[in-house]
Amino acid sequence: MNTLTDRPIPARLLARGHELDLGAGSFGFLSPSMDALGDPEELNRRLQEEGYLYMPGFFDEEIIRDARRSLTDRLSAQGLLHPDRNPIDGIAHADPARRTTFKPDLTDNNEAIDRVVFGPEIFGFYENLFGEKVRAFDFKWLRAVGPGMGTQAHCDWVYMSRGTPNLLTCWIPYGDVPLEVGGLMLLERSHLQADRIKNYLDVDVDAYCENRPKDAALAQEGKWKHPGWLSERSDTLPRKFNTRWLTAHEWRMGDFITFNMTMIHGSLDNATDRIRLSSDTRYQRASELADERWIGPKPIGHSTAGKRGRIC
Ligand SMILES: O=C(O)CCC(=O)C(=O)O
Ligand SMILES: [Fe+2]
Repeated sequence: MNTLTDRPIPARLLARGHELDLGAGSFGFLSPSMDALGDPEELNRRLQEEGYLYMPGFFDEEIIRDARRSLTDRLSAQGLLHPDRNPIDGIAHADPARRTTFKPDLTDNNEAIDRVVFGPEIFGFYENLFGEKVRAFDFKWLRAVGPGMGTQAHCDWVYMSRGTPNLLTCWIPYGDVPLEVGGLMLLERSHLQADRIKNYLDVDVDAYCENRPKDAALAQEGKWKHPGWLSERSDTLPRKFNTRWLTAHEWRMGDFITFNMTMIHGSLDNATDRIRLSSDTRYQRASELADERWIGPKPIGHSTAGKRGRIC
């Protein structure tokens, strides 16, 4: 029996503080693809059509639990968890000054995380899907999303467009994430509406306009920044794109979802005191060009070294 689908949906779900329309035309649930695991042709067909593959129960829960423990131990050591609670529960410290969102440092020299995101299971999955040898970006985006926080709507392409467009994001939760803890959501089939957001998809968040003196000056001081969001108002997007936000009834340890670079996505807000832990990592054919910002032992990322001037 699938008890997850029987769970009532909370009366209100927020994204960046704005209430989502939970009507059937604006909100719904992802379709799983575990049934097609051994059928790369079918997986590729679904990926093209739907823009994602949702794989609940793919990983052995134990390796995810070990990775979770590594994260909560480190959060605890940094004083970011509630001091009176068991660290594994990941309850946030009550002090708002200790609220977390993006915590890639938690993955530094972290074997338990590497076991998951660079392990044989996920590499096997992508090699099967791509039909050849695969590489991952070395950089790992780790989210420890605290109470009240959530991620704005965006496409990943604007952060990682200096290599192949045949690049896939893999989002993995390290802990069960019911709707009120604020997991990932995708704007259904938005990858098929990419031409509507062409100007946005042309953005490279690390490329400044060198012909605009103000931008060039900021870049020189290492202060040029582009957040890369498509919108701060996820609540408005179903109507604009005439489609629905899709999420899981409950993300579970062992699940992952993979999706393409032009899929619009974001997260629900975390309405609890539990930190939402997840990673997003990237996979591509080893034979194709990789974005130089995210590979190597110390990826340059969005630092000054990653900035480029361009004529706008
Ligand atoms: O986990 C989140 O809040 C955002 C994740 C994301 O943007 C991604 O997986 O690319
Ligand atoms: Fe993203």
